[in-house]
Amino acid sequence: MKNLLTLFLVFSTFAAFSQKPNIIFIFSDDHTTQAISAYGSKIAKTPNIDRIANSGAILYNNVVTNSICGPSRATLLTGKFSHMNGYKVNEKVFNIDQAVFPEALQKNGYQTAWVGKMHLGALPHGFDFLNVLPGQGFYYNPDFINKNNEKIQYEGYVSNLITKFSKEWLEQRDQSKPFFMVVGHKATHREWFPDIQDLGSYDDVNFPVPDNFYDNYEGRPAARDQDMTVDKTMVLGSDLKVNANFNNPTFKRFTPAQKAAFYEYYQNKVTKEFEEKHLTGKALVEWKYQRYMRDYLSTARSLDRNIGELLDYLDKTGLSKNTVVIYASDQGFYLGEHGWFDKRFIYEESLKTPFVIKYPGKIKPGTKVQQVVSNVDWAPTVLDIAGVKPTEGMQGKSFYPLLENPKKSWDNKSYYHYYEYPQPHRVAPHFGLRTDQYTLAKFYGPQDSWELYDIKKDPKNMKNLYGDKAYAGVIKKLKSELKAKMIEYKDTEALELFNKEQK
Ligand code: SGN
Ligand code: CA
Repeated sequence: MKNLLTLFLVFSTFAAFSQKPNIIFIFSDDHTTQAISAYGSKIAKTPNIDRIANSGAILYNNVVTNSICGPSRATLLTGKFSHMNGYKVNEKVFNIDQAVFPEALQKNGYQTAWVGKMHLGALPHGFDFLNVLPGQGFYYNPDFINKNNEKIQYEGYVSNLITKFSKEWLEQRDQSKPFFMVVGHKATHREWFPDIQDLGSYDDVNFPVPDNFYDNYEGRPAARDQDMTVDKTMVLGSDLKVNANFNNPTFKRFTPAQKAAFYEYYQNKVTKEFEEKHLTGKALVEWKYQRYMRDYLSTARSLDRNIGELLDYLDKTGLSKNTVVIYASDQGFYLGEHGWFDKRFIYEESLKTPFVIKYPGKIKPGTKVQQVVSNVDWAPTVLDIAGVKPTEGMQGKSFYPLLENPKKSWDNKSYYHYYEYPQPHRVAPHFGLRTDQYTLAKFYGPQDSWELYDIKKDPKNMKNLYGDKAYAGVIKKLKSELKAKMIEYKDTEALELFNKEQK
């Protein structure tokens, strides 16, 4: 009897250890590193994202390959660049006939789910469970689409609903199998609607205007030509809710109580203050900037609380022990740097995206990774964690070895190609290379210009060094590395443009 018991104990211990880890990928929208306290933000408080970072690894140079929503998600699913997975600009329909990594997880015994924002215009294969927002989705009382393509509207705030549905799926899953789940958040996307309990939560803070808020874009014609400034592009009525149209489609969805709370805050407080001040010029722009920051960070606060709720659930149920939790955003965002909001440019704030990960017993708490990796590496990394080989044609590479050993040497070169032009925000298409020291970019189409930045000396990308003779050698080397990447990744369209110019 005693022997039998020992055998049972040995077997069950072995079973627990041989069980593959569960993986939760919390994937937000437009939430940038400057707004995360773990990344050193002095203005934002994100205690729950910090909880993930502190119990595992934080990546300081996780860049994206095309800084915009749908394309970033298509890259996550395929482990391929936009020109290979076909999803180069938003509002396209993702080609569901191509391989996506959750399918490989399913084949290896995983149950898979995606809850929340997806933004691919089609429901990809590879998921046992889907409950996703159509397109951008709504912040309040949003519709969700399930696997049968049925659209159902739910009452509540979007981040709270996403957490609720995620927990409900975890409750009813087959407990004999490991799981992979994407928790896709709409926050912190424009037009930055916080949960009611967070309205005004940063009202006592006076945010310092970034030192390049009044950028004159000298030497950077593409940066000059954009349409994404707080000054000119940000809309008082919709973005900042000054005399908001409470009859528009967004507010039409509100319950009377939600509407009353928004009206009380935005009309009776914010609009009243605005009208009393009679602002013009610099004072007006800076007031807009303060309002932008307050709404963005309050929305991030609602998001962070929901991340905390999910982490608490994992702790309470004991799932934490064998669950990898990743927090990432689809790209970074400008919080007034260069005078902007939005993303798209290869410049640091929108090129980088947050990525923190905890894996109890495997990734040491406090791990800091400086190497350059990108979102094309996410799929192979997740597969690696699950012990599954990368699928055919994947272009990224697992950076899991860096998470266990952040001193490991690395390639540190990431290829970038942005396409969407002119709407919205008029950012000229460009391709380029980001290394651990430089960013080299070529703008084309409506623009025709090269840019070079020494990001170690100039992390804000203010001084274009391309015309500087002292950098001729650096440029030559970077161009040949860029060309090598275009060949390796088969970006023939960019390569053609590049070759034509070099003749
Ligand atoms: C909407 C926003 C844009 C934003 C795109 C893409 N305008 O069009 O500001 O750049 O989405 O964002 S809004 O007035 O409708 O908010 S993305 O995150 O989906 O790529
Ligand atoms: Ca986005």
